[in-house]
Amino acid sequence: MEKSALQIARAAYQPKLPKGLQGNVSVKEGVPTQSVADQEEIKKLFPNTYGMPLIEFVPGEAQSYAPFNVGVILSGGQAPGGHNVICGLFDGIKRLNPESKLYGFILGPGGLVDHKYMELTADIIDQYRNTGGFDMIGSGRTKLEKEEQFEKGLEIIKELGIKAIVIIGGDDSNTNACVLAEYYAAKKCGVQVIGCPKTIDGDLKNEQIETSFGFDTACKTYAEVIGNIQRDANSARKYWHFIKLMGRSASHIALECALQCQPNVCIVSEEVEAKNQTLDDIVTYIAQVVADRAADGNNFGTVLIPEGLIEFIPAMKALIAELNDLLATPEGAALAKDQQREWILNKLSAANKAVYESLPLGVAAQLTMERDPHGNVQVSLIETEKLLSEMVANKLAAWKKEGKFNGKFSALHHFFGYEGRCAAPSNYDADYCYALGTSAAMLMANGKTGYMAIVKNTTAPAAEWIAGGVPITMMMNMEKRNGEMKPVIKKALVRLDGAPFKEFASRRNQWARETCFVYPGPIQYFGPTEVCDQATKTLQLEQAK
Ligand code: FBP
Repeated sequence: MEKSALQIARAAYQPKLPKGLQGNVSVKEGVPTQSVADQEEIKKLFPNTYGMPLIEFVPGEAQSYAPFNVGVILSGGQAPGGHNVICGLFDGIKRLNPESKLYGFILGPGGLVDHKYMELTADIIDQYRNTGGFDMIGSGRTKLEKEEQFEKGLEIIKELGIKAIVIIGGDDSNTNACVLAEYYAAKKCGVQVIGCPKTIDGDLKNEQIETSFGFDTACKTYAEVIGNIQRDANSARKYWHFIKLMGRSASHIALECALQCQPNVCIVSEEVEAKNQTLDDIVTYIAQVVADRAADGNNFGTVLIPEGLIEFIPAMKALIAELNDLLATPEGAALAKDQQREWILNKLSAANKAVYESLPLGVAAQLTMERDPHGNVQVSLIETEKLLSEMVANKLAAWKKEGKFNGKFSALHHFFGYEGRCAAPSNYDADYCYALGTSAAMLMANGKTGYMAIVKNTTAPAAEWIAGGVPITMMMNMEKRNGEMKPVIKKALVRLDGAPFKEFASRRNQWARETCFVYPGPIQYFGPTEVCDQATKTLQLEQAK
């Protein structure tokens, strides 16, 4: 593999570790834990992995460990830093016993079920240190939830003499990791399962998990490009840029980019839902900002749109729910694409039909595209940025006739998602992920199962970070999924009473009218710590003392 000069220099970067993981490690256990809600039900479903204590790693005495084999799986969407989790894991188990082996299952959880794997040796690992992407072993979205899958997995686990599996994934994958841990514990198979918090969306976070890895790098990558666009907009002064940002559900990415770049508009889906706003309310708000700036002679600006928005607009949510039901019927599932629209219009309830008919044809068709394996609408494929700008253009045209708008409106569209998911990890993510991987190794070495590796206090210098583990059951509650109550890790949406949103809300009116753009520039890997090692604004605001 040929490498650029930066890649070569970056490969030599040694991630910083918290003090508790630097030398000999010992385990400090807290008191027994409870799930965040529905304690009785969760306890009944997880009799072997419920109530375990929180764990912290602290400097300790030298200990000897027998060699142990570990399997690792990357699950779901790519996130910068995944390779460093694997590198931390590899270095961690080799440090405890050089005879230990690491196996990577290929292309996600499906690799475990289909027995597709490779041994990860030092020369493979060394090629991927501090690199973005998941290409070392690939990722996939197969759901690991059926007993027959667990049993198929067990066959290869036994064959390879694997003592523990590490699943690197988001909330759903870690929920499944916990179910797998409980299954193997109940069957006394002697197989441990450990999770790691991944997703650029930033929605796997709570009292114990400060942030999911990849969020930092992805946001900084998008913020760089948004900043470049803003500088272009402010130079040419003739375009409004509508920028959709990834985040399947939560608006953390859009909010973080807004805090970094100070755009004219940033829509936050959670606020739209809380205020019961309609599509027209959102369009009117954006059109008003455009009109106000036009009155000052500024016919340009930026609008950030979270990709999950469509499902947070109550009327759209109701429409999508009915479409899901219709398309899941045998008749609906068998329809040819060109017959879909007419059939849907005949079946929809009056209220949803009106919403469906009001949408541009392209967007309406995008709402009926194939669902992902978890049954989710693939919001990354819906062009919300075009939908909004088209509707804003129509509104402004009407206002022009009424004499309420005298400016020009010319829109350009962007979608930033895939561009950031495999970026080379920032120092924050490189360090955080390496520490997560090392923690996972220590959890396994100490016989733990049903835990997620965690690292806290990450706005402090890395040596002061606190590494440990949290029982996955502690983060669970019962939620309705596909019509059934299921134990799941609570997804963290943007909190309207949280410090990041409050900061944004207190400044957005000024950003809307004036040109307050910030141009963050590219991620820096080498240089002063205040340039290279800062956590996201979200984390800094959340942890401000
Ligand atoms: P994960 O939750 O699995 O990390 O993935 C999140 C995400 O990056 C979303 O932001 C986006 O909507 C989705 O993946 C896109 O999925 P795909 O990679 O399957 O197109």
